[in-house]
This record gives sequence, C-alpha cells and structure tokens, in this order.
Amino acid sequence: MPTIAARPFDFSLDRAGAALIVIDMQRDFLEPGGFGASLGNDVSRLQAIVPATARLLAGFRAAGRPVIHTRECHAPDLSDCPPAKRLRGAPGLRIGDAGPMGRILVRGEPGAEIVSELIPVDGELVVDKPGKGAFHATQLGAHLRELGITQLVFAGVTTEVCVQTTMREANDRGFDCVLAEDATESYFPEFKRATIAMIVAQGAIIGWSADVDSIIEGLAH
Ligand code: C5J
Repeated sequence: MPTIAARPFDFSLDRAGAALIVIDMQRDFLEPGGFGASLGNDVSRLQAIVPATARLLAGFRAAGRPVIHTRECHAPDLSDCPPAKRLRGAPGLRIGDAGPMGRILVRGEPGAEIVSELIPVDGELVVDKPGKGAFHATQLGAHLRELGITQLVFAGVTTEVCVQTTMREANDRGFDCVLAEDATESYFPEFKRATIAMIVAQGAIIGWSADVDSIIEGLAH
C-alpha cells in the first residue's frame, strides 16, 4: 500500500478502496452573481483552486477510481429548504430568489451547475444535497457501500462548511478521510487554516490533510 506525505502523519492509501468526493464546485459559489457573492464574499478565492481540483480529478480518472460530485441545491418548491436555512442573515439574494444565473441554489438552474472546468464525465455520480453534509438526506452512504469504498479524498468548497461537515459525517461512518489541501478553499483564509488544524489535531481525529501532488503520486503506484 503506498504511503503519502500527509498531516499529522503519513497516510496509507488503499487504491482499491479509495474514491474522490468533490464538494459543491458550483457556479453559485464560484462565480459573480451567485449565492457566495450575494453574501458579500470574494469568489476569486474559490476560483483559484479550480486548476488543482482539475488535476486531482484527472488523477482519479487515470487511476480508474470512483469520483463523486456534490451540488448543494434545493427542490424548486423549496420544500427541502427549512426557514432556518433560507432566512439566515441578510444576503443580497436568498436561496430561491431569482439572480443572474437563475434561482439561487435551486436544482436545474444554471447557478446550481458545476463549473465548466470540472464537469462530471459519464459514470460519475452527482449527488444533489439539501444540507451541508453530503450524507444527510441522500443516497451517498448506500452508494459508497455498494462500491466497497473505505477511503475518501475530499476536495471542494467551502472548507469549513460543506467540506468539513461531510468529512465529519464520513468519519463517523468509518471512512478514512484525506483533505486535499490545495483543492479546497474558504472565503475566509483563517477559517481554512483553522479547519485543517481541527481535522488533523489529536492524531487525525477527523482525518488527514495532504497536497494534490502527493495524492496523485500515491494513486499512480
Ligand atoms: C456554504 C458550502 N458555504 N458548500 N455551502 O453555504 O460550503
């Protein structure tokens, strides 16, 4: 089993049991006019990880290992978006409101699509999720069990919200989790740093953190 350089200590990558999960790399979070921008965030921070995420995707595809994409989005009638989520804060546009890329975070709207550079290919599962965690109210857990997955590599946005929540859910379900450090990002650099520190603390209490190159090299051996 190849060992990859990781924090807090090297990680044994089990190629036969590994899958990549790319969290919420959607236009609504990465492009001007979407949900992230409506909250007053600088979306260019998130755009900057697209090339590293594309390299990681290519590495998994080349290794023939499963790739799962998630999209945070809601039913058009918002029946799966509780007021506790929709009415939070004072954004320029709320979930379900009409914006330049269609209705914000609504399934089927242009803004809910994955950015063009990271479009899923045939055979890759796309999980639409109403929550922050990708296991909540989805078939993700059942799908991973069917595939015999034991290790998950995480990429995507935002580090401290949907990525961290899903990593914690995965850890509770018994998956070994590795966060691809340069393929995840937050609108707040200090939140990304703090999240990684929390994940790897206390002997990898939630999981490991490694860079894209180390993960790709491990997959190739
Ligand atoms: C947020 C996400 N930040 N995908 N969603 O609301 O992290």
